Amino acid sequence: LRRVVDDVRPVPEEKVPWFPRQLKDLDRCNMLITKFDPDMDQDHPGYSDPEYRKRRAFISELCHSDRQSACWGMMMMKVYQQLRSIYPGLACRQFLDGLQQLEKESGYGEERIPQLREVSAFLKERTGFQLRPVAGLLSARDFLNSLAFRVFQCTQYIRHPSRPMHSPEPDCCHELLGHIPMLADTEFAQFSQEIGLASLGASDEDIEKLSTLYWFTVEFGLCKQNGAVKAYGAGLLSSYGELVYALSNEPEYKPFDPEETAMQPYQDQTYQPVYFVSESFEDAKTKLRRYSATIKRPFAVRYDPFTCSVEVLDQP
Ligand code: TIH
Ligand code: FE2
Repeated sequence: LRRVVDDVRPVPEEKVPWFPRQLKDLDRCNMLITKFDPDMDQDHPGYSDPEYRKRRAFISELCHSDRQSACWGMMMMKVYQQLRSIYPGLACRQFLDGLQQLEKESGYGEERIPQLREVSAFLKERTGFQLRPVAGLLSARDFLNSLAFRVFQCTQYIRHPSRPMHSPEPDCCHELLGHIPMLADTEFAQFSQEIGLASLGASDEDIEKLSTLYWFTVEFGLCKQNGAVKAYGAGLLSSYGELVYALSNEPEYKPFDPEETAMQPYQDQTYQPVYFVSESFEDAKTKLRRYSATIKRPFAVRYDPFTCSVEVLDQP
C-alpha cells in the first residue's frame, strides 16, 4: 500500500531540495542564470551594441510586469524563411506535422508570428502543454521542474542580428521554431514531462545528469525514421547552421543510451561535437523511463492531471 508522505512521514527537509507540487508553485521556479546576459558577457554578440542591450532590458521588464511582448520582427522572418526551406529533408515527421498545424491554425508564417498566448492556447488543446514567459536562462532545476507540470518556460527576446544562423542562448526563434512544433506531439510531450517528473526533488548531481540528457535529446537529439537520420532537437531545428552541420557527415554520432549520454560533457558556445541518435521516440522514452527509475529519491511522485499537481508517495 502506498500512502501520501505528507500525511505520515514527512520527507526530511534538509535532504530533499524544495520542489513545486502545484501549478501555482511555479511562481517560485524563476531563478535566472546570468551567463548569457548581454550586459555582462563580453563574448555575447550583443555586448558592444548598446541599442540591442536596451531592447533586451525592455523585453525583460515586460516579462516581469506580466505583459506579453511583441519581439518578433524582421529577424524572426528571416530566420523562419531560411529554416523553413530546409526542414522537409532534415526534420523528423512529428516536427513537420506540428509546424504544418501551426501554420494552418495558429498564424505561423513568414508574414506574421503569433503571440506567446495564442501559441500556448494551441498547445494546451493538443498536448496540455502551456507556455510561460521568462526573462532569461533559468536554472536547470527550475526549468526541468516546470516540465513536470507540462509548463514550458519561454524566452521572449530575439537573437542578435549579426548572427541569425546560430545563437549561443535560447531566444524566441528557438522557442517558437524549435520547441513549439515538437511539444504539439503527444509522445514527445510525454517524454518531456517525464524528464520533469524525474527532476522533482532530485539531488544536484541528478539534476546535472538530467539536464545533460535533456540537452542531448530535447535540444540536440537525432532519431531514425524510415532508415534515415532526422533532427528532433530544438537547438538544431532553430539553427540553420547547426541543423545542416548535424546532418552532414562531419559530427560524431553515438546511439542514445541514457547512462552514457548523461555523462557526456557539453557546451553551449558553438555546435556540438557529438550527437546521440535514438531508434525512435518510443525507444527514447522507454530508455529514459528505465533510467529515471534508477534515480534515488526517498519518495515517488505521481502527476494528477485533474488538479495539475503532484502527489508525493512513500516508496513502497
Ligand atoms: N543554438 C540555438 C539556436 O541558434 O537557435 C539556440 C540554443 C538552444 C539551446 C542552447 S542555445
Ligand atoms: Fe531550448
